[in-house]
Amino acid sequence: MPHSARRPVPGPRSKAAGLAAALVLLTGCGGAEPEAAAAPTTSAGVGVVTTAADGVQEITLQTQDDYTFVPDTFTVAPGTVRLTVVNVAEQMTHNLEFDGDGPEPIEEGIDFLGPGQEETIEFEVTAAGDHPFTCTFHAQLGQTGVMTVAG
Ligand SMILES: [Cu+2]
Repeated sequence: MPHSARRPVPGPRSKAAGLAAALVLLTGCGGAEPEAAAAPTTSAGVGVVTTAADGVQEITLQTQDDYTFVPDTFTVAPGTVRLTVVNVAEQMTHNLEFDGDGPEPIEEGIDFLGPGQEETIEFEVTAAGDHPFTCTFHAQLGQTGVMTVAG
């Protein structure tokens, strides 16, 4: 039985379609909960490390109208990492910066991610260990995470 999760990584277009579908589902629930208080709803593929056609490992994180990265922890293998952050928020702007406390520096980051935007960065990791990262806008509200490079 074919398993959709093993299909090639969807491009930006289908990713957007997936998000739209997720939003439709959300609205369809008809709950009275304020959006900011709702539990984060992740799109398909978010948080799953996959290997792209070019051999690079890929991971997508999601941010929304709260102060969390979803997921806030993930593990990659040494090598090139292509990290995408999708901000499905309707109002909130986020960013992502590695704190520099990891076993090696990661200069790449995402400076500004407005509502509905997504951005992809690519960087190399070689040493095992934990790399804390932060949304600098909301660090004091606890919007942090950790990328682990497996040994
Ligand atoms: Cu933020």
